[in-house]
Formats: sequence, C-alpha cells, structure tokens
Amino acid sequence: RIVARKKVEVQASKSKTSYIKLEESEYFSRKPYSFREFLLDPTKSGIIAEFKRKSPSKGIINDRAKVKNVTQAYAAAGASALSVLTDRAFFMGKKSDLIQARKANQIPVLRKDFMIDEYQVIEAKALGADIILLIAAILSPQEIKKMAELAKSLGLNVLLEVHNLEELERSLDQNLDAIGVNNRNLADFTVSVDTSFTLIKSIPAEFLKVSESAISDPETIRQLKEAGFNGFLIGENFMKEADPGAAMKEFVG
Ligand code: IGP
Repeated sequence: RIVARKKVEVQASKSKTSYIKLEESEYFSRKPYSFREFLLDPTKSGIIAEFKRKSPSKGIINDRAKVKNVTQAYAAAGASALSVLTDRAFFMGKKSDLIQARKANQIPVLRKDFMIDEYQVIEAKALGADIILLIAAILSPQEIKKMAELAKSLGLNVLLEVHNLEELERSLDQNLDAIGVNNRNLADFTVSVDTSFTLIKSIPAEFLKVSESAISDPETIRQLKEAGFNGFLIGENFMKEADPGAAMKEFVG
C-alpha cells in the first residue's frame, strides 16, 4: 500500500534532514508563482504538463527523457504549469527532478507526490515547488486543513485531488486554491473523463478547477473548458513519446 510505504520513507527523511536544513535551501525564501495567475493567463494553454517516468498502472512510460529538456519544451509549448513526480517507489521520480525543473523554468511547478505529513510540505517549499497536491482519498479533513494551512503560510498554492462527491464535500477548505478531479480511480486504475463532467457541478465557484488524468485529445480539452475547467493535467499522453515536448507542441497546435 502506497501510504504505508510513504510513512516509512518520510520518517527516514525526517531523521536524516532537520527542518533547519530545509529552511537553509536557496528556495525557501522565494515567493512562489501564483497558480491562479498562470492558469487563467489567456496566452497559455491551461495544460499542467507532467514529467512522469513510470506509473503503477502502466509500468515504464519513458525512462530516457531528461527533466530539464522536457520541462523547458513543455513551457515553450504553452504549459501553464509543470507537474513533477517526486515519488521514487512507484513513479521512479526524484526530489532532484523537482529542483531541476524549478531551476530551468519560470512557471509554477507542482510537487506531485503522496503528501501525508507536514514535513513534506516544508520540503516541497525547499525543493522549489509552487504548488502541492493533497489527495482527499488518503487524508482526513483535519489533515487536509492542517497541511493546507501550513502550505498557505509558506506561500504555496494547494491543489486538492478528489475522485467522488463524498471526498469533495468532506474535504473543502478555505485554504485550498484549486480542486482537481482525478479521472483515474486510484483504487482500481479505471479511467473516465465523465468523472470530471459530473463532479464540476459540485465545485464551489471560488476554486480553480482542474481535470486530471487520461486526457489524450484536444477535443476533450475543448469540452472540459466548455464545462468550466481551467486546468488540464496531462502526463502519459506526452511522456509515452520519445520527445514529450514535441508531442505537447503538436497537441496544442
Ligand atoms: C496525469 P495521465 O493519465 O495524463 O498520465 O495523468 C496525472 O493526472 C496523474 O499522474 C496523477 C497522479 C495522481 C499520479 C493524478 N493524480 C496522484 C500520482 C499521484
């Protein structure tokens, strides 16, 4: 189980690295980019382009692509933000991938990981992230509140991921910036973009709206925009190609 493994990993990081060390990071004092500003920028695509080498559902997607090249090509193709997996066990991601993406780009970067502890929020800031992901399926409302509050106090943007109405209703909090509807069911990996079309009706107006996963054609984006979505998180459709940046460029047209 992902969460059990993550707990062990976070404990290990905590005992190796003090909070003081994290605060010494050159990124700790930077002011994160506004997710809202970039997502609503009409000159950009609304796409949050993801760097993902591997996933539990697909296995290896791309283990040759270089994070600097790919993220820069994503940004040049009009990405509104970048998403970088930092989970090693299931996604072959690295914390240093996030640092590299940060260094190479001037758009918001989402730390994509399973956040279960406040330590990871502080770490996200130290790695140069602008946005953190909180997954409703693995967090209690109290945990979401605590982590979102901490993130906001550090100037980070918060994206809450939900997969059904129950998760959405129990998890809403004033410290969230965006609600992401995951079209992939993390329990059985089945995908359906209809999850987005159904759930958007229940997302309060003040939140940015992001549709996540299984988006593989521009027509789907057009429909999601029409339904009211501001952001589109896309990974595999680009990463499955040898040149993910070129794939995105072609997709955006
Ligand atoms: C991207 P896709 O189908 O375009 O590769 O999906 C992103 O939504 C997906 O990687 C994701 C994810 C997550 C990964 C969404 N939520 C939570 C790990 C953890």
